[in-house]
Amino acid sequence: QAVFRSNLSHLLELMGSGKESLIFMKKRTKRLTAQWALAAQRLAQKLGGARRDQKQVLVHIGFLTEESGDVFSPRVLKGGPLGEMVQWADILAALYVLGHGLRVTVSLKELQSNLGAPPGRGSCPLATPLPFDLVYTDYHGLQHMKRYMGLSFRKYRCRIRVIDTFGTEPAYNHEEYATLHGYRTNWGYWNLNPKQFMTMFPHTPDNSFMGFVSEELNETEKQLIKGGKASNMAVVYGKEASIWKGKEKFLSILNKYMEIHGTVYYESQRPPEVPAFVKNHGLLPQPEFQQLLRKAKLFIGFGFPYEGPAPLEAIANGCVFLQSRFSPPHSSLNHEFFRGKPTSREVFSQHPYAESFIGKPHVWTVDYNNSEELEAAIKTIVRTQVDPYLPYEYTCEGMLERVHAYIQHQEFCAAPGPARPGARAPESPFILAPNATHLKWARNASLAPGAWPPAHSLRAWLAAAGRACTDACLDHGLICEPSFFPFLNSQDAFQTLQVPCDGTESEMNHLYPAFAQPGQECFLQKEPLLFSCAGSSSKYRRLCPCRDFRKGQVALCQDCL
Ligand code: U2F
Repeated sequence: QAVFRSNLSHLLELMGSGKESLIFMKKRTKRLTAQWALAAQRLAQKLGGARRDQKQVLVHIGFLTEESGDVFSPRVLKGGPLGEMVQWADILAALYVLGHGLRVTVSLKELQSNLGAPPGRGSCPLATPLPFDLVYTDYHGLQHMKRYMGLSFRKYRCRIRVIDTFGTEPAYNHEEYATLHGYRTNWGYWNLNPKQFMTMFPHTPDNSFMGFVSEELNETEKQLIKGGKASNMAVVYGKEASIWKGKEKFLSILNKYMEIHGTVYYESQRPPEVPAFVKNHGLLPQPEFQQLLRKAKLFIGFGFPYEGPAPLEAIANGCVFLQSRFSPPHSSLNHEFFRGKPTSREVFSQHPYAESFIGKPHVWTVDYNNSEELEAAIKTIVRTQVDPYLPYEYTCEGMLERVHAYIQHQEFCAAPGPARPGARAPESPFILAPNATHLKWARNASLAPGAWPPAHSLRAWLAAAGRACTDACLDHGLICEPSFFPFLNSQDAFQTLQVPCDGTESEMNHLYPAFAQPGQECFLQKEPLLFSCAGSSSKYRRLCPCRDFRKGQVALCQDCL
């Protein structure tokens, strides 16, 4: 039985010491202790004493190991990325506060000693049982584990969770398919269940959304902050000078209305990219950065970094976030930063989560090449007052709730469930909506006992041609749920939808199940690992499994707790 913890001092010991990255993470954890403790209390109340199993958990942070180059630690104080450190600190805190047994490793030596006997002469890797129920790691760590676990890696890989900032789509994860169809990258092809990859934002529901937290304000703090805002103060997002290049015109417009601040790292001299009229504070320690955001009215994205934590922190501290629309969208097909990442997701602005999950009045996404649109936006923002806002899923309680649900319910080691592709769907499982494009799982969860999310939250839709399931579900205020695909992967499902299939084929294709209009042909999915919410083609109308979700917690369905 797991018991909530509110004292994090033992966790700070477990995190080790020495590296700047670890120092940054520990400071963060220490600072957030009171928020975690309060969140634990609230979640405990919400769960009403329900039994929670205690798991033995190994956290192996691969990118911080010397063996993988550890390029991040030396840049912590020099404007390098901190988003990953923010997330790992919060994952550790969540696991610890939930009461699980925890080990943390940031070197191969530590990893090896925690995994038991290494493979090699005189040892039998198959016989070495893995002493952990769950292992949280990253792509670097996966390589390390494969190397040290030898043959037992295959057996135990279902216990691994991969923290993967930008996500891995199923087409890139399936080795054979990726190789045959041009989805091969430096990272993918591990043949894991795509839900084992856990992302920083809810990018594609094919992966699990792990997230991180931002500090939450109480009502008194919110009022204080609202009263203390300097109405003409803007802070530019980004710690590196390079992001200011080519922004002269933008800055001269902004400078007419606001006092511009930056937190750009510099060594001895002011970076030449940052104009003299900007007040540059240099890279600030995290608490001081928060204080700056509390005074500012506007936080401005210059297009990079993509999808980081800072805009959420700014919005949580009562700033408006202004960012540019990307047209055409950035992706691994056209942008250096995303090239080689195992996803084809198109990014329509610097922070798509802020744009679509938060939006106005907190987030303004405008075309920066259109000076009039930009100037009008700035003028309106200066005049409007916004309240601090933090989506529930980015509060400590929201993160604890989500990680708790994953740990108690996600199961990737069991044999595949009853509804394998090609299996006949149970009789009359659907209710048809009048327009025959929407079907609903009508029976109770006993059809798939123990399934999580419970099968009764399934709502199926036949998407328009060219539409991905991710978007088709969102169009209906729902979220795509890949674990429901097997329920739809049958001739019966098409029949119930009154789709006029002239023929039915079963093939490996990440867009299936789908209906191809030209030949009136229906296609079923042959390979369960390829069920994918992401992906579209104008040739197909995809059959999409959607589900509801809890307000402010998109990872969990209404009955998922
Ligand atoms: C993202 O990484 P970044 O580190 O560039 O993300 P940011 O949004 O800038 O924020 C990371 C943290 O840096 C803190 C701030 C955030 O929590 O409080 N900070 C600070 O301590 N001092 C300052 O002066 C300014 C900010 C993303 F998270 C990564 O996953 C990506 O790899 C990277 C590139 O897209 O962007």
